[in-house]
Order: sequence, then C-alpha cells, then structure tokens
Amino acid sequence: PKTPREISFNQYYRHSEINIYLEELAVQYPDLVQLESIGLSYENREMVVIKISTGGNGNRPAVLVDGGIHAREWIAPAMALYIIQQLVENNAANSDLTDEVDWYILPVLNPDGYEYSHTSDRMWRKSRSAIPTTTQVCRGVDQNRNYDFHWMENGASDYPCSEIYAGEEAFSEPENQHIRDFAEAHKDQIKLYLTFHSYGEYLLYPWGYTSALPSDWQTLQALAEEVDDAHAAAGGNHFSIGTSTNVLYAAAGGSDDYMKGVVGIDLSFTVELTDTPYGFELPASLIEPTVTRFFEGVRVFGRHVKEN
Ligand code: ING
Ligand code: ZN
Repeated sequence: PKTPREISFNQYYRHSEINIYLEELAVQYPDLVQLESIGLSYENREMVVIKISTGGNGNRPAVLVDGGIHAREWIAPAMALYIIQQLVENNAANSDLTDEVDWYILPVLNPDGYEYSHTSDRMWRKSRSAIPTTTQVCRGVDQNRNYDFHWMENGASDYPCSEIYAGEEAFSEPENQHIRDFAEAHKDQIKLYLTFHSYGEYLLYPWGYTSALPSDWQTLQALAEEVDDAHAAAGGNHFSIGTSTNVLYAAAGGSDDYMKGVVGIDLSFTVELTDTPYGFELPASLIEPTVTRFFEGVRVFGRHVKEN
C-alpha cells in the first residue's frame, strides 16, 4: 500500500486535501480507521467522519469531535486533523486513548464556508446557503445558531445578513442535519462531545441559551479545569472556564447545547483555541504549538471517558 501523504502542522489544508488524507489513512490503517460519508454540504462537498477504533463492535464508549463549524476559524480543522494524526499515525504513543474508547472526528463541519474563506473572504463565518424563495443578497447561516434547542431564543438573529443569522428554521442547514443524524445514530455510544472554535481561550459548556446551570455543571467544570491544567502544563495559557452564557455570551441554537440537551451527551464542550494576538488569522507557524499543547487537554478528555 502507498504511504499516506505527509501531513504537517505548519500549513493549513484545503477541504479536498483533508478528505484525501482521510482516505489515505483508511487505506493504510484498515484495522484502525473507517470512513463514513455523512452527506453533502449545500455546495455538494462530501462530509466525512473518520472512525478510529481498535475493536469492540461499536460497544465501547466514544468521543465525537468536530471542527470548522465557523469558516474563518482555521485552527479548528487543524486541531481535529492533529487529533486524527496522533491517534492513527502515532497510535503506538497514544494507544491508551484508543484501547477502550472509539473516536468519531469530523474535521470540517462547514466545508463550503471553509473553502470560501480560502478563496474569497478570509473573514467569512457562516455557511454558504441561499434562501431559494427570495432575492436576498446575503448568504449563509451561522451553523452554531441553527440547532433545534431553544432555537432563536437568545443571542441569534433572524436577519439573513447578520453574522449570527440562525436560519429560516432550525436545521435549515444540510451540514447541521448530517451531524445531527450521525450523533443520533451513535448516541448510545458517544459519551463526550467536543467542538473546536477560535478564538479567545475558553473552555465552554452548556448552557448557551440560558444563564441557568445544568444540574451536572460541577462535573463539567472539574473536567474542564483538569483539561486546562494539562494544557497549561504543556506551555499553554490558562483558559476561561464556564458556561457559554456566563463567561462569554448567551447564544441559543449552538451545537454543545443540542448535543447535551437533545441527543443526551452529558459531557459537551466548546473549545475556543488560542489565537492571540492574531485573532482568526493565526499564522501557520503557530499551528503546531497550538495543537500540540491542546492535545494534552484532549488526552484528559479521552482518559475521562475511558475511566468513567
Ligand atoms: N464563538 C461561539 C459562537 O458560536 C459560543 C461561542 C459557543 C456560543 C457555544 C454559544 C455556544 O459564537 C465563536 N468564536 O464562534
Ligand atoms: Zn466559532
């Protein structure tokens, strides 16, 4: 079999390159990797979830990871790719994370927007859908306001030109429908959900729709603190930890709220990675330190799932 292309963490990859890398891993590591196409984006890009599993016939606890729900947050797909690379190509050093836990990773949840941010508008955030029945000039929905849990109740807009436009209805976006269906299909297995964003160094947990705390907030808080300690021990900055509403801002229709509140994945986190002081435009030279440090936090999440 041919060797998978070298992936490096000193450059950002296009969506098609990411998919090719996943396909090559599946060829090279058939006992560890399976791919599942979960559907097409609005502009017909294939959305591929990589399953990393050493066995167990789907009966092991699992972690679901996504990145790239917001187009311009390029470090998020890079983080997802680094987790994939470490768990697959460097499995010998990370076998404790895969011997009892399965991983489902979708590196780019908004492939159309991600590509648009490469080709046309570096600061694009939303999807690229257009409302078919109108002549509305503004395109795209904020996919992190489009989930059907207290949709549009808080911190979201019904104005299509807004950066936080929640969509014509909940789950208007095909990309959101696909990850919803995937999570539902595997909900008995998935114990922890992680969604990567940038920037600002926050470890957020539900709820985003209300300032009220979930009943198990202390579990979420303690786990996030442990993750933060591991990240700091690796040389990273300390993150702000708490619910989205209380430490950042209120926003309903987000993925972490939906995964916890509807799918029933108790441990659900939004990670706002380090981009300081560059904002969204983290130079490629800083990808590697950013992802390697936060991988130490990912280990803590994985170990928690394994031990609980
Ligand atoms: N931040 C998130 C956003 O969607 C967030 C913050 C996360 C709000 C989870 C609510 C729930 O606005 C970025 N950078 O996108
Ligand atoms: Zn974001």
